[in-house]
Amino acid sequence: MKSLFLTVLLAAAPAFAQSVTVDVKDAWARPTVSQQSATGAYMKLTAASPLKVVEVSSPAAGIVEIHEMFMDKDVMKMRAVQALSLPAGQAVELKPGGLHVMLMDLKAPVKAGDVLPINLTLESPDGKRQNLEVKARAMAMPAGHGSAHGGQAGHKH
Ligand SMILES: [Cu+2]
Repeated sequence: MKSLFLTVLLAAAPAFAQSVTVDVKDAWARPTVSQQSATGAYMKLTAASPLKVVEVSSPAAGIVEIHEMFMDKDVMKMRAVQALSLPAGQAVELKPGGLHVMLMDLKAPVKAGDVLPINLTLESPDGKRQNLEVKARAMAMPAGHGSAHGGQAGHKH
């Protein structure tokens, strides 16, 4: 009854497949200006269960890191974060002036409207890893500075 055994195994398989349980919102990246070979990407991440972002990569850039900003003698600096914790059910916001995905050694200039794929490697407390692809759309300034609602604000008949 080998074939029956196989059927049962296949039917049971989906229960073991790990799905990515991270909600990604408002992923965007800053377009580059001439001669600039690095840019930042931002997003809101909410994990259903505790996870850590342990690796980031992108086909659009040679080096990708998660950075945090910190003050050093009144000067704002940034440094790489080894692992970014995503507590269960709590939104972690990557935004200008704070945590961000740093894309360096860009393969091409980033223009408004471009979509940058960013791969996040997530690790759960038991050491299991899974991948999550985020698509960050390049735009000059999203929500908060009026441009996201600019279409309405500037709407006149
Ligand atoms: Cu940075």
